[in-house]
Amino acid sequence: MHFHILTLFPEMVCDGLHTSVIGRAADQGLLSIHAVNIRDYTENKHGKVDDYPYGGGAGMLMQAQPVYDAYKAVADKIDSGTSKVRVIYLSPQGKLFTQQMASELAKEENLIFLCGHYEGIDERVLEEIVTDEVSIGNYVLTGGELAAMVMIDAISRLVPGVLGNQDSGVAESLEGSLLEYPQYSRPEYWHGKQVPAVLMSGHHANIARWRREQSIVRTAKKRPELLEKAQLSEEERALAQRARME
Ligand code: 6GU
Repeated sequence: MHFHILTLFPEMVCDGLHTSVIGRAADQGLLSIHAVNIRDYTENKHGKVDDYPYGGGAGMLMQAQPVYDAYKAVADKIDSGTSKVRVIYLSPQGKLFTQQMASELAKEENLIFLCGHYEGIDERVLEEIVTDEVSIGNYVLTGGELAAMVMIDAISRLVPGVLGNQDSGVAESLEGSLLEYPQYSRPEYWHGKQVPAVLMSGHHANIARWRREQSIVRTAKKRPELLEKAQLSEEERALAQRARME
């Protein structure tokens, strides 16, 4: 998987993503992260990339020319065969990002992320290059970079090998699945609290049953809407029901 990020703040994206799990995956060649500075493509001799909006209004807009030329430089380098490379524009007006969307995007060989700043980007270049407009939640950020980083993190952990030997990223979507059960590590006693005895028993079937019950109870209490699509036995449904009443 090759991520290409068109941005005015390439260090923010590069530094942020070359850390921890994603950074290790990049070092191992499982994925690559290329941040392209849109400013490097401006034809303005002072390096300007923004201007006032026609018709007036607050703030400045990113101009079409540098955005388009940065995109073109990246797109021309990608050999995408017959299919066109997807260009994701991060915007609060976009479709809400989900685990389902992450799984679909994880199948692509290359992805281009376009990060806007100021009050936005000239509409004409968006019309020409953007294939997907995506939002990461119902709040407003100052720019698309953090949103692109969130998406790249969620997509990268689904790339084979990135999570190491663990199960493959888990769950097609959070819908229809359960939340994680609580976990404990050494010491057995901490701040007067003891690790649940079943986990110290070495009885694998009991441990598995306890964990499943914990997952069901937690989901019922914290995210009851997820249970609608979950596969539960009659007994488990009753357990969930009781947990919601508590
Ligand atoms: Cl993708 N971009 C910006 N600028 N703000 C957002 C967002 C994206 N998603 C939620 N808020």
